[in-house]
Amino acid sequence: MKKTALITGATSGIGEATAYEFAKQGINLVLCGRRLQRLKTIQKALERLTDVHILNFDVRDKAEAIKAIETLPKDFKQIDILINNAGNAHGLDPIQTGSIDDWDAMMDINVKGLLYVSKAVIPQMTERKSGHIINIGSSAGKEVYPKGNVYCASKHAVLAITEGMRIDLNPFGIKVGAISPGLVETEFSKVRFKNGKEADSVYKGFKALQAKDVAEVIYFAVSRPPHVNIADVLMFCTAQANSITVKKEL
Ligand code: NDP
Ligand code: 8X3
Repeated sequence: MKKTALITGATSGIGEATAYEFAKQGINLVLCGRRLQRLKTIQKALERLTDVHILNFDVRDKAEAIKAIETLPKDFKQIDILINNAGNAHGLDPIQTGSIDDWDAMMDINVKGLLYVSKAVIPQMTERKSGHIINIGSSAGKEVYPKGNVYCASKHAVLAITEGMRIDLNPFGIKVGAISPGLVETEFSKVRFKNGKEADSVYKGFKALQAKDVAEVIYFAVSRPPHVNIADVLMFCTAQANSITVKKEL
């Protein structure tokens, strides 16, 4: 039987690429994001490959998130795979001058939003005693880099939550894992720098990971046999060795 995956943050970058990868493999899709027009465009493009339903909500709004998922139409109600991907960095500032609004956005979206969506999906997985949750972490969840403070904290939290989920959901046979990329060339830096000119140089002088590279690893994880759970993947582009070591040819 065809599986259904719910992907948050499907309107761009890693989430959008994962939607394309899953559609190619015939996985039914529930695609989530705030930008409705983009959701509609992606739905139209993928409907020739698979069944697609869109959910337009902000993961910060717990009532909206839970209602959207609880009122899914019958054909999309069973979520076999949850990809908790929605998130961004907001700002790159030392802790002493960082913006509280940026901190709120990162903790509310990257951490609390992931929890709200998970809260809406997990009960049906425990009931069925099956399911697969993949949380998109980051190399920033494994090490802290200068000015990364709160973004790194949010991604450390994502990895801690992933481990906690894996332990608590173990009796139910639910797979839980994290995929943690380094630099991926998406809209991420445009969001981090609020479309400022700093965003233009982030991926210059080296070949960063592309969203599709990450999507392929996510599909690898969800396509393992029932007894195999990919618990944690740290992936970099070849030019990157860790958060601050990147070989650039400028
Ligand atoms: P993008 O900016 O391209 O995509 C972010 C996605 O998250 C968009 O689809 C956006 O949709 C969604 N999103 C953001 N805020 C909200 C919100 N409040 N409610 C609902 N959806 C939201 O970046 P990436 O694809 O790179 O990022 C995806 C994930 O990968 C993030 O968790 C990020 O931290 C992580 N990551 C990124 C890396 C990188 O270098 N790019 C490296 C490691 C991890 P919309 O605006 O339509 O709501
Ligand atoms: C995104 C990668 O290095 O910008 O999580 O934090 S980094």
